Amino acid sequence: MKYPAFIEAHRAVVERGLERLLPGEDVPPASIHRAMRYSVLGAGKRIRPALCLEAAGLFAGSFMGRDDSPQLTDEAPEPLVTELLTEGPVVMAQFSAEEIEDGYFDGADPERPRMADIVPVACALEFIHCYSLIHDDLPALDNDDLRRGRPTCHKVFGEAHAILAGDALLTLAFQTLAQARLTAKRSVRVLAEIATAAGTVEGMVGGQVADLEAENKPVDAAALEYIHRSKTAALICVSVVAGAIVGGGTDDDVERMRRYGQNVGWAFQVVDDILDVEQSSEALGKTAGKDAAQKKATYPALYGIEESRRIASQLVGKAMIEADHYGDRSLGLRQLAEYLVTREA
Ligand code: GRG
Repeated sequence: MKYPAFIEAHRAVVERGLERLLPGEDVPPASIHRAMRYSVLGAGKRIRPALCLEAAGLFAGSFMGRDDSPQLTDEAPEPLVTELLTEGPVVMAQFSAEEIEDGYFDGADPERPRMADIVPVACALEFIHCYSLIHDDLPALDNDDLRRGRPTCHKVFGEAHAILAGDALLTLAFQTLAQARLTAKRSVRVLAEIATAAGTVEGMVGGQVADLEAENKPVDAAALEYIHRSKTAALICVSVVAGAIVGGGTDDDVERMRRYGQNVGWAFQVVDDILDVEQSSEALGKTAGKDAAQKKATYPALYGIEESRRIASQLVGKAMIEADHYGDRSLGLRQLAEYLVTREA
C-alpha cells in the first residue's frame, strides 16, 4: 500500500516545519548544523509527525489536506503559520512574557490550537527519531553505512559530529516543544510524555539497551515484546498521545490513543523485522538482512515470517478497534495503521 494520499498533505507541512526549525547550515558552528540538516532532511517517511498531526486533528477538529480543514484554509495565517507555510524568515517561535504567562498566544482560544501550532510538536518527534537513527547507525551500535538511501551521518561528517548531531537533535526537540504555542498545562504534559517515551524505563533508549544485550542470545516472547515495545513502539505511541493532548482530547481520548499507538507501534517493528528479511537494501534505503547477520532478536527469528505477519495484523486489528470509536473522523488513523502493516519499505 502506498502512503495514504491525504497524509501527503501532512508530510508537505512537516517538511517545511523541519526545514525552518533547524538552524541554517551557515549558522555557526556550521559543521554541526550541516550534519543535523543532512540527517533530518533526507527521505524519511515522517510517520511519527503524521500520526501526531492526525491524532491532533481528530480532537482539534482540523484535518489538513481534506475538504473539512477549516483552520488551515479559511483563517488568516498567524505569524507561526506564515513561518511554516510560506517563504518567511527562519525563526523559532518568539514569545512575550505575557504570552508565556498565559501559556498561549494572541488571544486565540487556547482550547482549540491551530494545526500550525501543532506542527512544531510533530517536528520535535521527528527530531528525536532522527537522533535515534544517527546514533543507531554509529560503529559502537549497528555500524551501518546506509540510511534513507544515503551514506549515514558518521560516514559523511565523522563519528564525533554524528554523536553531537544526535545530541543536538534531541536537545532541539525539547527546545521546540517548550517553545510551541500550547497552553502551559498541555505543554508540560506533552514534554513529560515525550521525555518518558525517549528514555530508559520502557522507552526508546531502554529498548535499545535490551536489544543490544539480546544479540547472540536466545530470546523469549516476553523479552522480544519488551524490546519492540520500548525501542520502537514507545516513540510511535507518544506521537498519537502528544497529538491527542495538544489537540484537546479528554483523558479517555488520550488513553484510547495510547492503546492505538502501542499496538500500531509494536506492529510497526514486527513489520520492520519482516522487511529486513524480505526486501533489498535498495528498496529499504538501509542495509537489509542485518538482523540475521547480527543475530538480533526479531519476530521472524522467533516465530517465522507467516506467524509474524499474523501477529502484526492482529495488533493492527486491536488498534483499529480503538480508532473505530471515533467513526469516520478517525479515517486517517485507520489508513495509517493499515499502511504500517502493508508498507514495503
Ligand atoms: C543514546 C546511544 C544512544 C542511543 C539512542 C539509538 C537509540 C537510542 C535507539 C534506536 C532506536 C531505533 C533506531 C529503533 C528502530 C526504529 C525503526 C524501525 C526505525 C525506522 O523508522 P522509519 O521506518 O524510518 O520510520 P524513516 O527513515 O522512514 O524515518
